[in-house]
Amino acid sequence: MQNTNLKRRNVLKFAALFAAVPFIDVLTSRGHLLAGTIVKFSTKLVQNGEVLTAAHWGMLKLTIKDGVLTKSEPYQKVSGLENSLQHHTQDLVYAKDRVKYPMVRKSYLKDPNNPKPELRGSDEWVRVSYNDAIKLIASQLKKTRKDKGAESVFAGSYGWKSSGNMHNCRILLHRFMTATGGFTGTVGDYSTGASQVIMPHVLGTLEVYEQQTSWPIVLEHSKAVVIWGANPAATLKIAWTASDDYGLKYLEELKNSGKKIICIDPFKTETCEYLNAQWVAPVPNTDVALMIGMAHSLIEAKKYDKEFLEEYTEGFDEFKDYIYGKKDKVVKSAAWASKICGIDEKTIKELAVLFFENTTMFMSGWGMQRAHHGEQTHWMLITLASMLGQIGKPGGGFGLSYHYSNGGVPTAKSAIVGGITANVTANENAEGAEWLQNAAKFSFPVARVADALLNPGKKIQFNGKEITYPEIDFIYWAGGNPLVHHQDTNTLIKAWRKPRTVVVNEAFWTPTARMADIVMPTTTSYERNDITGTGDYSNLNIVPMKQAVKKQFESKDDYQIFSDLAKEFGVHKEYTQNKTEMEWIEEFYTKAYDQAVKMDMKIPKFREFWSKNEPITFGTPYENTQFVRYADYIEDPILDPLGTPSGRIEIYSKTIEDMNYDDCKAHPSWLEPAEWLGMKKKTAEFALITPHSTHRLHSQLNNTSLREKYAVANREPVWINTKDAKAKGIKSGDIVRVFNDRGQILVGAIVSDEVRESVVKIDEGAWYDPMERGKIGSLCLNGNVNVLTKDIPTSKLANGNSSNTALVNIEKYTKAAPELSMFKQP
Ligand SMILES: Nc1nc2c(c(=O)[nH]1)N[C@H]1C(S)=C(S)[C@@H](COP(=O)(O)OP(=O)(O)OC[C@H]3O[C@@H](n4cnc5c(=O)[nH]c(N)nc54)[C@H](O)[C@@H]3O)O[C@H]1N2
Ligand SMILES: Nc1nc2c(c(=O)[nH]1)N[C@H]1C(S)=C(S)[C@@H](COP(=O)(O)OP(=O)(O)OC[C@H]3O[C@@H](n4cnc5c(=O)[nH]c(N)nc54)[C@H](O)[C@@H]3O)O[C@H]1N2
Ligand SMILES: [Mo]
Repeated sequence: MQNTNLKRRNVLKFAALFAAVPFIDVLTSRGHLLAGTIVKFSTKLVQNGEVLTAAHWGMLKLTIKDGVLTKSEPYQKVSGLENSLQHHTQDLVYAKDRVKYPMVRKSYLKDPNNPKPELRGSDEWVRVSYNDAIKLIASQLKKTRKDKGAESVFAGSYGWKSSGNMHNCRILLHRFMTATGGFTGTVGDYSTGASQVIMPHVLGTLEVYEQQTSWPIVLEHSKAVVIWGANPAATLKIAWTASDDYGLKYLEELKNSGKKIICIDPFKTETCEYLNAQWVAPVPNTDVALMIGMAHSLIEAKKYDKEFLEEYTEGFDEFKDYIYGKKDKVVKSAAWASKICGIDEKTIKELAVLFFENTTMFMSGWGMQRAHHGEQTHWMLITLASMLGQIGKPGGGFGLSYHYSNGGVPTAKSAIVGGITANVTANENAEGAEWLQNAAKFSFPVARVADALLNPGKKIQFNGKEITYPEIDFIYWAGGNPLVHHQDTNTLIKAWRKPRTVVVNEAFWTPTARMADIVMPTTTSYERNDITGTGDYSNLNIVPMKQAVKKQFESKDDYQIFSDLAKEFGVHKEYTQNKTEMEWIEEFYTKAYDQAVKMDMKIPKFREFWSKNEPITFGTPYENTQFVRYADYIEDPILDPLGTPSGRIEIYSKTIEDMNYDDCKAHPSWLEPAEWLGMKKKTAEFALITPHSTHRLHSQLNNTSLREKYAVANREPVWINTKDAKAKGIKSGDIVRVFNDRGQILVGAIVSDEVRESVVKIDEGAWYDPMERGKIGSLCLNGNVNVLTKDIPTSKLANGNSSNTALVNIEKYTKAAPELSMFKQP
């Protein structure tokens, strides 16, 4: 039903678009005149009217009055679910904390050779001219490369950015570094650090960034849907490119489908509430035990699919021996699991049987793999799904990306726009060509950044290889907010003060910008032209992102900054290929245009597309609405084997066994986390979970009026269970100090039964705001949860971050709480 609807709607849109668009040939970018009319082409700013753009949170319609951005609305409304992020563009553009001018830290400006890094975060700022800033960065970068080698320049620069295939700040930084002599980068990400390394061993693919069995199939065939450690009502508001909005639409259809829905999460999420689901709340970090208990129950009840396990998986017998404690003499039954995860035995058994007897889709998020031994969670989930025997069948199995970037929204028949790349040929002026090899040698897992800064020369294990940390002396960051996103902020600050130079390109005075030596003011994406696709898996639209307002203050595009820096290195031509912003955008569009022509689809030529202020929406072929993940493999495991050594789902991995790691065994195992509620000598009283906020994208938008929707006592909220709050004398609205031996933060209390007892929830992404500027251990006034999290790798296998593994204490804060110093000029 839904699928045909969706299809028809898109087809209609598609048809309507072309009915309205007469085909005209226009000037190409090279000024080569083709036949036909010349379409007027203008990049002049709209003074009064509406401008179409896109952000991670969807296509946006911006209202401009007398050159001022006054309103931001969703371009389309496809579901009843509200996307709170879509209304605050004007707050970003006109934020009080915009970086207005190039700024240099006083001691650094005085003597870059003796820059007093210990003053990073507390020193005064000095305004300099743009040209002086460019010259300073260039000369210091040259010096570092000359004295310490290319590997001492760290430009991993992990993080988000803004939508747009042209002004992609991190890629632009890498392009610059590549063109001028090299840098040390990183591997992996914070999102799926553990899963993306273990999944290839188990399934032969990354799995976490792959198209899912389509939503229409789920709606038609699944009997039960388990939302396991995910909060799609919040996380589907965004996409890496730009949201196509249909993820939320399908969530709405799931709600209306009347299916059995179960949410397994220590927090009763907004998704759980919205879907009216059964809430099952395990102790944080114990899902693997819970799943093993279910596995045991299934074997005992003889309700598991032996044929499936034999035909499609490898090593179930070894895993079964582990369940029955052949070596450790511990039978891992539901009773055993119950003691660890806090779910009663009966529920464990009942759920297991329910999953077996009904076509069940496990939709898992990523929060539970962002934990110590996080590799085990999805490995065990897939083992459990294998026992149910429903993988590759309509409506059954598992999906690790339904909650992200519109996963499961059927893939359209679309043409894909190109984008800027880091691949640029360095000319003879560039220093060193062997750096590429070196850089590859020195790249380290992204979440090890503080460890790497603190311990140059240290060797670590990573997925069967050894990595040696380089000695980092220069950091360049463009896009990303490490002083908020990285675990254990106080240790990071120590690490951050090791290099001689830190440069940050930012639009706002974020905690990271405040910890730099040189801050370059950048435009927001609403102050430049760009282009993007939407829906990372659906590829539903191509959107012109038109500049809405003039560049604020002295802000520059990252492209401009890196082009000007490239000039200092004599590689301006290589960097820019002598192309303007609009010429690049036209080139990226033309890639899509050429594909469209090859596929016999007609889309307008560039100038026409650009002048129309409308997205191109592609149609979705019926067969894509019927996509079932792993159907090919299940149909013919010989002809369509998986990319694992055995060609099958590896419940037991010889490859991992050969690595001989104590923290990641050859099959999924329950391994005690370093800090958790069940540990013998607890280091603190409460387990801390740190999910993603429904009203931000990480730290983005924390500096907008959206904050009024969620802040409590003008700080980030903490959810505390009613009983726990009572015991501590805390009421809703109180200011609470949350602390452990790593740090302390102030937050505002929400007392509620939506969080499991002995667990507190604080969303990641609140800007770090130390009461005493630059002081390690200072109280964070705004509630950046990473002040409290633990900076340990998930295991030697993946070295992912463990941001959901931490214990904390709480107390009512009775002193006068100081005002924030963030969200304004420093
Ligand atoms: N405790 C805990 N910590 C976590 C997580 C967790 O679950 N718990 N999640 C982790 C995850 S999954 C992630 S992905 C990270 C996210 O961490 P980040 O990606 O660092 O978070 P953002 O706040 O999105 O940072 C993006 C920054 O880029 C800037 N920016 C935007 N556009 C531009 C541009 O055009 N040019 C420049 N120069 N800058 C721009 C924004 O202003 C913003 O400061 O956090 C991780 N940290
Ligand atoms: N609105 C919004 N959307 C976003 C983002 C954002 O910042 N804001 N960030 C985007 C990015 S970069 C990413 S990587 C994804 C993140 O997507 P996810 O990683 O899936 O999101 P989280 O909120 O970190 O975690 C999902 C759920 O896991 C639960 N959880 C935590 N620990 C455990 C546990 O031990 N067991 C169980 N069963 N559940 C647990 C949390 O309570 C939470 O409800 O979201 C993306 N979408
Ligand atoms: Mo992420």
